[in-house]
Amino acid sequence: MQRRQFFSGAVAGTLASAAVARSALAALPELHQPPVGGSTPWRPEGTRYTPVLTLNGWTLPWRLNQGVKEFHLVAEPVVREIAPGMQMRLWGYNGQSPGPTIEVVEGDRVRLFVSNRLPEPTTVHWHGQRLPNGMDGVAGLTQPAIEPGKTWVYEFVARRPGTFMYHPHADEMTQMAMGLMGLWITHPRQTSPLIAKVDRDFAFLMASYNVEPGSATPQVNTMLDFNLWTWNSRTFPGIDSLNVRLGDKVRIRVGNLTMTNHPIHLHGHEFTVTGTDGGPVPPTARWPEVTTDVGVGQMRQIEFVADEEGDWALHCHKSHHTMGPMGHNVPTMIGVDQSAVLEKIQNLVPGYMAMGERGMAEMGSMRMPLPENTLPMMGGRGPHGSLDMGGMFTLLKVRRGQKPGDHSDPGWYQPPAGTLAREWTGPVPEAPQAPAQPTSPAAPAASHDAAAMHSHQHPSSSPEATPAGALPDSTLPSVRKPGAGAHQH
Ligand SMILES: [Cu+2]
Repeated sequence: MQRRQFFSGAVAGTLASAAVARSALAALPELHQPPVGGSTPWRPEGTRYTPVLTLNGWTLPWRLNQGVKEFHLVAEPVVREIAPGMQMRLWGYNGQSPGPTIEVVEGDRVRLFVSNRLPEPTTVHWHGQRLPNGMDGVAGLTQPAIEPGKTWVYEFVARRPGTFMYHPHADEMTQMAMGLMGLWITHPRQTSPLIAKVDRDFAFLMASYNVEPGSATPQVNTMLDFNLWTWNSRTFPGIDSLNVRLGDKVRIRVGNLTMTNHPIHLHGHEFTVTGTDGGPVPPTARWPEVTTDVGVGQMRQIEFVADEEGDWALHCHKSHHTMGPMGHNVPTMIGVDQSAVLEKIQNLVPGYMAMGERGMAEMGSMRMPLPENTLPMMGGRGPHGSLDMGGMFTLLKVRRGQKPGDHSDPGWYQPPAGTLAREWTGPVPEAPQAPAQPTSPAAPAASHDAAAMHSHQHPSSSPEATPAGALPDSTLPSVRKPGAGAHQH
């Protein structure tokens, strides 16, 4: 009853949807905004755990009120820089998408005030938590949705240590497509044989957006064909690197709120999956990996010792997910001679460039003019040139000289002499070729055009020169012997 009175006093019932007045929120915990100047872990006084570093994000400070940790989340429209050169209009919490990370200790009693400054009703679901059913945040099922302008409160004990997330459970498709989500970490109260002490603890949430080139608001009705693949609503080269000291025990917590799975791959080290949103994985059920798949709605917690110096790639292994915005219906032009049409098109469209004859990497090096507020497909630069990636890609930087607790970027790795791949200018040993495969007598009709094109492009390689059964032209091993199909039909 007391709490009820507290609320009716704290939040007037007739606030405009645009803004919840500050004076009306006087009894609520202070409204925290993202800190200026990058990501640093938040370590409240007396903490014994290693605080989490949320990549390109922050941890929400709490206020202690008679033993209860009180948080204030505000769901609202935000502008998020996805990477330098692109801003997006998203929905987030407390000024950012994703919202701030909630970081508590097992057994903590938490009280979460949620103010809705969105134009539509919302709720917050505390994904993975043990809590009273009525605190679960499913609109229509466990509570009415929080109307615009209203503040609601959730209260429960963080019973299980682990890696969790929070997200709306009202108009889910729209609100998550707009970036409304956040991380929740519950540290163990006591040392546990299942939960290692680590030197570095990183966390990020994966989200995907479909944004038309030149626009800033995601298409919320897209079901599968997204074009921006983000970690904490950032894409490479805009994602923080994970900067650690040689020998550090490292934990990375990954959550997936996209509509597809993401095989997360780390270079140079093996890791084990030590926990999911269901809790710690028993040691007997752990095995070494260099890639682990994070399914939709799942969280994975991976751990390893960073014992190899260098700049190691950490990325989703779906290669389309390490790309910036691209048209997915672009035909493959590898091996196609576009010179004949190029001149004609250039007469109509000055500056038109024929692309893709030699692959797509030239997209990364050419720096074509782009629509405003659009990222290149591959935007990165490394110490050795263009890094043909965007999207879900960043670096684990392992350095001998990195100070304990220092998360600053040490710059590019300087490899010791003799440890760098290099051009070979000496004599080259013969490269064995794949053994010849017998050619199928009934080739599929699809090879017709390819065979014809092949003979036109290389008129010097006459069909008769290739004896039956011998390896065809090694550049096009799958093309049927020219002559057999192209000229008979
Ligand atoms: Cu992926």
